[in-house]
Amino acid sequence: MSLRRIATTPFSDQKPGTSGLRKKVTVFQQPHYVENFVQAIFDMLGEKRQGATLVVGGDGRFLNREVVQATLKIAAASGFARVLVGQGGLLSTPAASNMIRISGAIGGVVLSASHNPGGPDGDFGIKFNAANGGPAPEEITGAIFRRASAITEYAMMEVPDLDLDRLGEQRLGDCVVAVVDPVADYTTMMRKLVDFDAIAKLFAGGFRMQFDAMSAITGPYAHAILEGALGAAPGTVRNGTPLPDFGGHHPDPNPVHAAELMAAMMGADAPEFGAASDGDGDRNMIVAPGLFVTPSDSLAILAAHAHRAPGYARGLAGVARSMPTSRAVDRVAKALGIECYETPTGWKFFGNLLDSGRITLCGEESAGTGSDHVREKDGLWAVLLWLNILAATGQRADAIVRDHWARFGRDYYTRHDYEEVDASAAQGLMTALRAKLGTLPGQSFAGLTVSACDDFAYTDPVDGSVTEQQGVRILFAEDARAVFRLSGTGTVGATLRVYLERFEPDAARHALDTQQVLEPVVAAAREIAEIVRHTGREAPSVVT
Ligand code: VG1
Ligand code: CO
Repeated sequence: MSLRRIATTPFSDQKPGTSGLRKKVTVFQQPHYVENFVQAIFDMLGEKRQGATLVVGGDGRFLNREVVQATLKIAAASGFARVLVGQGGLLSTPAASNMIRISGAIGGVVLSASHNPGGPDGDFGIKFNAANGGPAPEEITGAIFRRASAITEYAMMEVPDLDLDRLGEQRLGDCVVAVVDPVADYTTMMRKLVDFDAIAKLFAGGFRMQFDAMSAITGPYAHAILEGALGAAPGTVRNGTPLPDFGGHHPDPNPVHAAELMAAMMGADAPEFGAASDGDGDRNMIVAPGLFVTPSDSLAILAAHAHRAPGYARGLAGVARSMPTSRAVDRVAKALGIECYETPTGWKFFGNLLDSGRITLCGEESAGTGSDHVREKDGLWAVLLWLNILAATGQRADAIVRDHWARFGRDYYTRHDYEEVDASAAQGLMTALRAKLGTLPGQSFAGLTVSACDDFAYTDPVDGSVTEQQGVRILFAEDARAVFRLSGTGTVGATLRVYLERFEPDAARHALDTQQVLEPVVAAAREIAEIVRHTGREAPSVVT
């Protein structure tokens, strides 16, 4: 077995975005592309990697196995003493986060493009998570990018591929590679957080649910936990086998891409509860019978009821939401007398708040909810916490949502995405919008009056770091808000995200159609940002 040094030249585009380096599969298939980036991650760690433990795993999408193999061989050549890899090269993102934390690893290489489509024409991604189990903060991703932009050589052990399907230890030179069960530790952790007995009793009493794993990574976890440990009826988990191309679907749990589940939940014989997760298992969608629960509402509801689960019985230290997430959770925090933090989009910004014990729960409008149990959002965990709440209250899921609105008011919410817009046109829109911010307050659009607006900047309360230009916020006097930002996870052109919301305190007006309620906010947003003029698009490509 020998170590081979391979000369290489840098690629100029290895800059991680909202959540790691995400590109088309074909980009990662270029010779040296994967190796350069992985070596850049390890170089960034410097001498600390000598003798350290590393976690490796991914969501099973096309190219997963090949990149796992390359990562193991580079890791062995880079001086790691031990590498934990999920069987089959699989690990959901929250399970990877947990494994990093409980194994004392220096970090992990997580392979995923999350909710983006997979397959040879789809997307792939590589992300580095730090020792706290969370996505590397900006200073680390910046250092990886700088290293990748100057790399001239990488080193690999020259060995045949490892057997990723056989549990147990294999040697790669001085490095021990342990192939581990990707589900077991995760299940153990869930047992500590939620009341498995109470949920099992619920299922034993005939409670029906549907969980759509979208042919992605949560299938094995959901089979083991929902149908196995909790005794849900066989068939509760649909699309439960991970496929390299997710069966040709978009593994994004929202009403558009989880259409079958939505149809089942809106039907006359709907089960009591519906849920779905995404490509890498960190997102969740919650559907009550006849009622889609927006992720922003779900976060607020979980915050209001979390104390019913054993892991949160002591109450919450504080909560946080990403800036574009609705203000529903702020109202719960106020009632609980705890702090609510507003962070830029992306889970990495919750890391310091969680590590310092300032918050217990956090979430994003993009179907992400999590707690201090790991440092990623966690799709199946959110589903289990919901089930715990249903078991503890004995209430129907839709009743819980309606009671919540009656108590706190309802934040009508929608997101309009304009995908694959010409990148410079999208930049032009944002630049023009920023330039006119000073003139907007006091002006009226579609019957709404701008009361304040800004370009969101965040000062991390723990380390004082400042992150600017995180999205334009327009507040209206009518208790409505529009937010504009460009996606940092897309791989083709640019995606403009427009987040729209309006608060309604009057319980008599809580059963209205969301798009109808938000029509004036949508119209004002279009006018203010001149969306049609800049993008040439008359309508968004996805409305969630
Ligand atoms: C999107 C979401 C963001 C989420 C990120 C990663 O980012 O808006 O809330 O944290 O995806 O989620 P963007 O920059 O495209 O808006 V996942 O499930 O990819 O790990
Ligand atoms: Co994801």
